[in-house]
Amino acid sequence: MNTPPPAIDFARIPRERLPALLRTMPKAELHIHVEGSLEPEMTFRLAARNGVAVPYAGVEQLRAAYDFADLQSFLDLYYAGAAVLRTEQDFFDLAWAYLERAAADNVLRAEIFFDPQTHTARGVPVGAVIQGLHHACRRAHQEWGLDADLILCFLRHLSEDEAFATLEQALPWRHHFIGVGLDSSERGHPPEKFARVFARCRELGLHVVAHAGEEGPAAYVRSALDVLKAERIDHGVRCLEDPTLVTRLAAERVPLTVCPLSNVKLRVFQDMAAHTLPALLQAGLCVTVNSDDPSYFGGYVVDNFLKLFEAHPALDAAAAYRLARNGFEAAFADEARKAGWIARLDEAFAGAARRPLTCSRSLPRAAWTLALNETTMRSSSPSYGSAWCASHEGKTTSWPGRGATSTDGGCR
Ligand code: ES4
Ligand code: ZN
Repeated sequence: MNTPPPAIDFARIPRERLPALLRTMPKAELHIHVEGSLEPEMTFRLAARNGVAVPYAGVEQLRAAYDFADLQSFLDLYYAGAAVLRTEQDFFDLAWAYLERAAADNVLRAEIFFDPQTHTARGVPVGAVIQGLHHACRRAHQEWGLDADLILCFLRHLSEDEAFATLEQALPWRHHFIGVGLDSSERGHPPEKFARVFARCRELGLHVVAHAGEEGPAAYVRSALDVLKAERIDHGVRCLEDPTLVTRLAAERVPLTVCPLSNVKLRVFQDMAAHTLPALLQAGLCVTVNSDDPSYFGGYVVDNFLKLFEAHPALDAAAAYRLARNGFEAAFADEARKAGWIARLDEAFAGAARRPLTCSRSLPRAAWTLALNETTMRSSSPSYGSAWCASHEGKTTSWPGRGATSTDGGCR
């Protein structure tokens, strides 16, 4: 996908309009662990349904425990939380809830990680996991045209033999996942540990991605590329410690699926202002923005864009376009589908650039605050929004459950 970006005059889109544009622009989400989208409310609902005990008094107490020192302290809670997932219906409900949030964020393409070993270890059949998730993906496509596929992840703290056994168990549902990934505790578990199982996956025609350079060193990014032949690197932020690697990632246009809120919550960076995503973009890398484990890290993909752009005043409309476009370019989809998504992205930005430079009804100073405080646009029956400024465009804002005076940070 080498088509140059169209001649959109990004300078005509002032920063105060960005929150609304970030919300409504078409997006791909390529790094989301479905188990990490388990919201506390659903944890308790499924626990009651399945007779599983939760060692917290309620939703608030559970949420209060989401204070992590590092990746491992998060993973401990994440694996414990997954214990409420037992039946195919549970996996459907989990994925459906995520897809509703994604649709409300105008995600057109989602590539969703799942961790079968977390569930098979508790006696849940892998077929129940995959079928439940798959049916939710299929329904999201039927109902909203949201294109969603699954990526099976191996847990890197377990052995390669266990990964092979998991692959074997999952193969009857081979047509329900498009690729494999590698996640969980990174330090001490280099990509090389999984060389043979990834080779087998490639022979099976599966796409291959791997978490690397999140907490682990830049050398793990290198071996994910060289040994596993990863087509994308999940996180990869530590590549900046190795300038030769950065040059290679740029030259080979290897996508990095970066997750800003995750990196701050797990203390890879001390705060959002210290996040190196702008430097990665500046280095010419194919950077994408994703949510990782949205329930645990404080937000879905739009929240990641908003908090990132709020903390980095140098990020402008051109950067927003580039990040969204990278997501579509990095997706595992044929060129025709990618071109369709990118055309919709171009339309959103061209429309924004055609509007007057100043808007008497805009609330520039309040825009970021309003956008960041806005958490009510999620709905149980989302439809796609396209108009960031419905009143000026003569379009109907299609965010469900919101009246004409929406708090989209733009014109009203
Ligand atoms: C994960 Cl943030 C993160 N890193 C590695 N593995 C994971 N699994 C779920 N979230
Ligand atoms: Zn991840």
